[in-house]
Amino acid sequence: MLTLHNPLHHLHQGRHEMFRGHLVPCHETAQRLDHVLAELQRRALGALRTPALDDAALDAALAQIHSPRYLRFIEHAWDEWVALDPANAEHDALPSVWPAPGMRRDVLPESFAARMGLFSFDAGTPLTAGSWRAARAGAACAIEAARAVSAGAVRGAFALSRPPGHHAGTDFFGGYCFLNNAALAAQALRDSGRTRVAVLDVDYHHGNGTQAIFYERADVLTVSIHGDPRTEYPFFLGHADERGAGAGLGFNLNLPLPRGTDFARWRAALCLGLDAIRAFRADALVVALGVDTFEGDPISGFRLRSDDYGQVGRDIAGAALPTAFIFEGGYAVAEVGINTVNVLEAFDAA
Ligand code: Q9C
Ligand code: ZN
Repeated sequence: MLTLHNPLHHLHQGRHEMFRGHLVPCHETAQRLDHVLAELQRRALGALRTPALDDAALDAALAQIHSPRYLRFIEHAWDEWVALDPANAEHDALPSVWPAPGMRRDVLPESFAARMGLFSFDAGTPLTAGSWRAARAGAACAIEAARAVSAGAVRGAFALSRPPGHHAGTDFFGGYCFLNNAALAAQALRDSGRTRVAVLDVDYHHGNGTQAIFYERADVLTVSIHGDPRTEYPFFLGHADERGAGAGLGFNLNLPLPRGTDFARWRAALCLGLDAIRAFRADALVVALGVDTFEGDPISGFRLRSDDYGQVGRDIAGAALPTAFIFEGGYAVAEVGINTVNVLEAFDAA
């Protein structure tokens, strides 16, 4: 396993997210990633590399997935926030107003608060001084992981990056995500000559951003196993009847499961997802690897145990595809390293 990592992820340090009318400490911390890195090194799971992608190549890749006006906004948002009031530097920016259906999205507002809402879908994703640089560095990890497996240098590569990505869409942030790393990896695989790319999202939460980005495309199959959106975040997407649209009809598969789901039932869904990937005759795989399916996760509701993650890695290896793993959620800080590396180590050993 080749791991792509950039310590610049530390530049994204959210302080608070909105929860039940209060600002509470962020679940998505730099410490999470440090635990995964320590566990990777403890088990000596292959080489660690910092991406060498230059800024122009990265900008070109970002523009394939995200809209120009969204990228321009995120790049300059922190400076605008501090320009409103120098005291803003002491706390993060969060949106608090959004355009409802029927309201205008085509006119770019001058107001910073209005643009924060236009380009987001929740108040749980603080934008901080270093969010843009950290997210860019993370995106580069995902793209290089994809390129490495496509070139055949390694069978599996792991983008150990944060902030996570699978909730971010073409022109919105949310769910702790700004740039959609899994989508960037899938597109990088297409650009390197792979013709049918599958994205398997095993994070507890539905990968709404990734689904939306590829919803009308037949060259990228998106599969997500997640908490049922009737009760679980992100609530407004992720139902089983969402199957793709236009040319993409039949190329999206959602496998929602109820809160409390244990590993036996979760693994049955994984096998259905892998069957779909086989039927699609994918020639490359992106795994959006969130381990917030863990029984001890503080914000999620499935019941996977640490040992179960080895089986997840073996099942994924059974697809026998060049595989780019992209780090997503997982908030039980003490176990996030063990659970993540259990997947990767078992994949490598299979
Ligand atoms: N109090 C990812 O796992 N907030 N994002 C849930 C918890 C949003 C999760 C509310 C959870 C987003 C990448
Ligand atoms: Zn998640």
